[in-house]
Amino acid sequence: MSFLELWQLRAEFARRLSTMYGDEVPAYNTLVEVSTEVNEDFLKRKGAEAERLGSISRVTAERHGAIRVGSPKEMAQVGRVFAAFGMHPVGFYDLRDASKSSVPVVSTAFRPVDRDELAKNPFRVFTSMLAAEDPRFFTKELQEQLREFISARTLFPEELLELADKAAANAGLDETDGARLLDLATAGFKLSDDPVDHAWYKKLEAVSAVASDIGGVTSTHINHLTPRVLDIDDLYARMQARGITMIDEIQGPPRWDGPDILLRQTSFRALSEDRIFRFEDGTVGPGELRVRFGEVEQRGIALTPAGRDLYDRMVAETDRRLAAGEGNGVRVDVARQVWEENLPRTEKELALKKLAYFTYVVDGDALNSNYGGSLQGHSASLNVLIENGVAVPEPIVYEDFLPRSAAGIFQSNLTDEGTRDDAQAGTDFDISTMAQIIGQAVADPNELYQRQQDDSVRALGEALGVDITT
Ligand code: OOG
Ligand code: NI
Repeated sequence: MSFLELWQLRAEFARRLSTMYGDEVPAYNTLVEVSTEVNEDFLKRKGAEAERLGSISRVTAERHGAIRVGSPKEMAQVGRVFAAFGMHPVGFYDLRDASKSSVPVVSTAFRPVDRDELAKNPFRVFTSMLAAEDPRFFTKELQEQLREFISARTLFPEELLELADKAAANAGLDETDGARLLDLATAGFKLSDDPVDHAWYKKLEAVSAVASDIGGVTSTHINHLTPRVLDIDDLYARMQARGITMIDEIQGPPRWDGPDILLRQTSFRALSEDRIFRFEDGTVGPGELRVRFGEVEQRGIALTPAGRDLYDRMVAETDRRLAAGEGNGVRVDVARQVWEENLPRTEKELALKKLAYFTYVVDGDALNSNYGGSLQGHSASLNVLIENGVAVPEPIVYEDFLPRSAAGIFQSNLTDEGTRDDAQAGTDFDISTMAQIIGQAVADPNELYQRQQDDSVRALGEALGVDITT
């Protein structure tokens, strides 16, 4: 009997969720179809350069999911399930203040952390936990009712959690156990047909549509599943041409002539879905909910903390100019102007200024012409080697999320702003509270990128037989 490694389980898990979500939300299949066309055409247009930020086979299979849970206990359980697929918590996002609408959640992303694991299958899931005890959103009475409702439900059966632990402990499972794990894990994220308690759902929805989606139903489900494209502007135009209304803008960095950084995302609005309700008079019957939508993304280069500071300043400058009525009022046009004024236009300059993360390869011709073929006995600085072309930077792709875009994505799909009482003090959460809740360390994304870059610089030094200073 063959043994399934974590990455094989992860790849199959992503495929199964994709099939299930496509059955639940058929517009998702259209999005995947158009994404595939966009990527194929981009490859035809650009040739080998098209794969600079990821091989076409990786990008075609690449998805991120979004799910939402209701309590620390559920968060810990979902962490055990994802560990069975080699997906670990990375990064902390506090969306409670990132948006003017009511988004009472704190989040992390479960994903593979090693470069070769990402290359085998990069599936990641943005996972949000309801901050059910935050008094800015929930009264004492509602906190109590939420606690009761959520603690009475079971998202994941014990058999799933035990199989998941076994997979994580043994770095995989045999075929029989693997098949059972995949069945149970996929079912854990299926939209339930249990009747939704109408009064309870509406009560929570008045506070926040995110709260009702999480705490108003008896199970969790995929909120969206996002394919990756190599040209998001092309995707946006093609979806519009098919008559699918997209949100007004692409979130994150603008399109411009220089290197793509971080993450650009866009989505189409949540669609009405039929659900069964139990109404106030005791009758059970059909109704509609509008919470799930389709999202697509384009990924760029990961920024160092200095690069991220620059990014945040550019976003703030874009906001300032828009508020001052400068430009034509179109955010992406104003942002493009700000980018052109502030961001280096080449990857080489980004590397020299230490604004983004790269791995390095040797250019043999440059080595011959600059050093007669050998650097041995010298010491060299990385910047000199980048400058004279001996060390060629290759971008490290951003594998994480952006809080402002995430809040924007949540918000663009809410019909109502909900309520938040800012006079109250919020409950404290940070990356270490999140680690305690999940019961696993939560990695700092920058440390992961930095380690990749350091490993590559060390290997470069070994290949050249020198000590490289940075
Ligand atoms: C998660 C929103 C965040 C993204 O791509 O930034 C997200 C959610 O709606 O649950 O998925
Ligand atoms: Ni998303």
